Amino acid sequence: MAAASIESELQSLFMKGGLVAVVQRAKAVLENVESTTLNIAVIGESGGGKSSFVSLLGASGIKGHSALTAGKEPQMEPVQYQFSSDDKVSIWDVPGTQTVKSDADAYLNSLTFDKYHFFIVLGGAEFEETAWQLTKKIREKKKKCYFVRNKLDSYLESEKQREESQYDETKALEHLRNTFVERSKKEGLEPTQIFLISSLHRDKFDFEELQRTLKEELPALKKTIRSHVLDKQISLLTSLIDKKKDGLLAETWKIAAAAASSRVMSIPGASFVCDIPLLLYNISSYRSSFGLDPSVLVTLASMVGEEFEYLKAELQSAFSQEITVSRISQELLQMAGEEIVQGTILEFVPLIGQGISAKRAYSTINGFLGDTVRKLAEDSKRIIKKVLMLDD
Ligand SMILES: Nc1nc2c(ncn2[C@@H]2O[C@H](COP(=O)(O)OP(=O)(O)O)[C@@H](O)[C@H]2O)c(=O)[nH]1
Ligand SMILES: [Mg+2]
Repeated sequence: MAAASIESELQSLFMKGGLVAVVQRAKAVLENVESTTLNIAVIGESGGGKSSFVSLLGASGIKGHSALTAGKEPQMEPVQYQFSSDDKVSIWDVPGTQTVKSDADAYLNSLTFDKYHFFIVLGGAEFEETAWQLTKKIREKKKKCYFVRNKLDSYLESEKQREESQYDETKALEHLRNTFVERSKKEGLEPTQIFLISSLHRDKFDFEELQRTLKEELPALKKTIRSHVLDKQISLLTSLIDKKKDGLLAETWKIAAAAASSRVMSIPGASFVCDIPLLLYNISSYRSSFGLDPSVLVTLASMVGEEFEYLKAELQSAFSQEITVSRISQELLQMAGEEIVQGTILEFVPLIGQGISAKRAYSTINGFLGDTVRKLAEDSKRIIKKVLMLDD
């Protein structure tokens, strides 16, 4: 679903069912992650050996189709294979590109990048530079990948011809590996894993180690997916709260003006009077808007099998738990005190008498309401995180 439509769907869910409804939705999304397929893309330049590699993996672990696309370029669409040790893992033979040398970004953008959770960047000798560029770009995009240098057989063959009687396979391999480790350090790509393979030889070089490593890392990769989904859900709900907050902040001045002008109660110690019941009414409504009413918190806690107490530490606003006239007076007094300290003498002088009191009342109340809205919004965000992060 497009980002905009998810946001509007969430907005209306929030309007109808409040915080409970949107948190419930986020929890359902997280529960679905368990059944999400992990998508691994094999990418690189055409001819590097992607299809051969996928086929080699297939022979030892992929069910379904065989990799019929080896040697057949241009391949137009990604082809999906299943990893036999885990049917929730797919390996994708992704079409290669001829142009990636000039633009690794364009190639990655042409893929549905977000769909893939993990990348195997593959290149033979002639495409090695491309593989490095892609590895860099993927790491910049904060995804994990392996760097796989394919066609080791032909590399060693050419070394053999070059070095003739001096040739030593072990040394040649060690040299190549060191070169790659150095390169990866220089590019700041550590800890990217580097594997040297030949798609023609399953039992040679690093192919078996690659397979083993991949299997071992699958659980961690799945965990990463879950934490990405969690981050995404938290950020969706956080921005929902921020929108609510902005809407309320844009209106505080009206309430401040009304409260300052009706002047029904004086606050002991403050030099102004204001309509505290009006403030009490509005703060209660702010608290409800942010889903912080006790009944809502009880429901949210019970969604994760906990009591209300479990969420209490997240409530840091003065009004999350108690909205009373005396509490409001206290907070206002504190605000007014700060205002006087911060206010300049120049501002004071022309506003003698009534003027001082009215202006100060308005700006103090407005500042106070803004502060209250911001703090309640933060409490709401902390509650959301606490409830969603429970089993993380
Ligand atoms: N010598 C050698 N040739 C390979 C190796 N892997 C693939 N090839 C060959 O390279 C060509 C391109 O391979 P292919 O798998 O189609 O690459 P793709 O375009 O990346 O999918 C084919 O002719 C393969 O037989 C390898 O490890 N060694
Ligand atoms: Mg191919």
